[in-house]
Amino acid sequence: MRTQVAIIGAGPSGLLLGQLLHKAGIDAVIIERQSPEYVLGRIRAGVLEQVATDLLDEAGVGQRMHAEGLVHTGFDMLFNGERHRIDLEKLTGGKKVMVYGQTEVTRDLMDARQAAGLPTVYDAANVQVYDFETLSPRVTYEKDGQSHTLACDFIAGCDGFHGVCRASAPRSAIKEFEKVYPFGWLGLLSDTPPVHHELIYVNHPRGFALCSQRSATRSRYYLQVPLTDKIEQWSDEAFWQELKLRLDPEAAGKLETGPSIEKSIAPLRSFVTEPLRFGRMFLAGDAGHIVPPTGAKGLNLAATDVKYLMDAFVEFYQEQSEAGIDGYSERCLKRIWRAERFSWWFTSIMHTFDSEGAINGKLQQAELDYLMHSEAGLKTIAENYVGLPLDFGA
Ligand code: RFL
Ligand code: PHB
Repeated sequence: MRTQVAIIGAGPSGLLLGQLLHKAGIDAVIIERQSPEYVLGRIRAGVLEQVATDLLDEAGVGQRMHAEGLVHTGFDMLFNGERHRIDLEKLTGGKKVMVYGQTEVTRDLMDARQAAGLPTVYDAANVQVYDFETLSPRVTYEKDGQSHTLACDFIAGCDGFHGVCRASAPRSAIKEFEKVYPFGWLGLLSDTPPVHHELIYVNHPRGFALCSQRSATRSRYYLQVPLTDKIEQWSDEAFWQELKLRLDPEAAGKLETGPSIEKSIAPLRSFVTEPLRFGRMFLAGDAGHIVPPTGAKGLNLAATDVKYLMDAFVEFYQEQSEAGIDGYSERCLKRIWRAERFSWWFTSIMHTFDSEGAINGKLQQAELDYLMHSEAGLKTIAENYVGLPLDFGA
C-alpha cells in the first residue's frame, strides 16, 4: 500500500489533518492503535478557541458544532470566597470561545472521514515508523494477525504523548523539556445541569476546582487531587462533597449532583519536544507537547500545529516548495511556548502547592487580587485564554 501522507493516530490532530489534506486533494491513510469506540470514550477538552473553530469550518465539519456548541463570552474566577467575571468579549475586542467537547469534535471528524470513504486502519498493532530520514519513509503494522507496510512521502506523528513517532526519533536529535506537577485532576462527567451558565475556575485552600460543562444538561467538574489518589477512593458522593467545599455558598447551594457517567484522574505536566521535524516525519499535537489543562490550550495548540503542517504539505505538493516543511518546527514552537507559558502560569496561580509553604497561598491571593483590579492584568488573562492571534509577534 502507498499514500502521500501516513498519519499515525486518529485523535483530533490526526483526524483534522486527514480532513484538511483531503480538501486539498492530498492522499492520506490514518493508522490508529485503538478502536473507534475507545477513541470516542476518552473525555478530554471542552473549550475551543476561534482559531480551532475556524479550522473545523475549513475542514467542513463545523455544522453540528455551531448548532450545539455553546458560545461563551466570559468565565468566573473564584478566590478568597469571591467570584470575579473575566469578560472575554469586552477585554479582547469581541473574541469568544466555544464550549464543545473533544468527543464531539472527534465524532464529527470521524463521520466526515467515513462519509468521504477515506481510509483509516483502527486496531492496528505494533505500529512502527522507518526510513523517515530518507525520501521513502515506511510504516509497518499488524492487523488481524497479518503484517502490513505503508509506503509514503511523509509521516505525520499525531499519536499523542505515548505514541511511537516521538519515541522513534534519534535520541541525539531530540531535546525534551518537562515539568511534572505534584498533583492531578480528578474529572467527573454527569447528566446534571451546570452549576453556572459559564465556567468557574476556583482557587481554594483545599485545592483547585473547575466547573465546566458540555451542554445545558451535562456538566464536567474537576478537582485538584494528590498524585497518590486512586480513582477507587473517590465515590461520586465523596466527589460532590469535596466540590461543594471548594465553591462559594451561592454555587454550592445551586449545585445539582447525580451519578457520574465518567470519572478519571489525569496527571498534569508541561512538556515540549524540540524540534518537531525529523527528516520526513513531523510531530503534531500531544505527540510534540503537553500543557496542563488549566488554560484549555492542548486541543487548540494541536489544531494550529495541524494548520501549519497542512500549509506545508500543500506548499510542497502544489508549489514544489520545501519552505513550509523546513519552517514547520520553528513556526509551531513559537506558538507552543507562548501557550506553555500561559498554561504554566495559570496553573501556578490557581492550584495549591503544599511543599511551598503558607507564603505561596498569600502570594497567590495578592497576585489574583492585583490581576482582578488591573485592566492590564485582566487583559493578560483574557487575550491568552481566547488564544493569541496566529500572527502574534510576527
Ligand atoms: P490524542 O488525543 O492523544 O490522540 C492520539 C491518538 O494516537 C493514538 N496512538 C497511536 N496510534 C497508532 N500507533 C501508536 N503507536 C499510537 N500511539 C497512540 C492514540 O490511541 C490516540 O487515538 O492526541 P491529539 O490528537 O494530539 O489531541 C490532543 C488533545 O487530545 C489534548 O491536547 C487535549 O485533550 C488537552 N485538553 C484540553 N485541550 C484544550 O484545548 N481545551 C481543553 O479544555 C482541554 N481540556 C485536556 C483537557 C486534556 C485533559 N487530559 C485528560 C489531560 C482536559 C483534560 C482533563
Ligand atoms: C473541560 O470542559 O473539560 C475543560 C474546560 C476548561 C479547561 C479544562 C477542561 O481549562
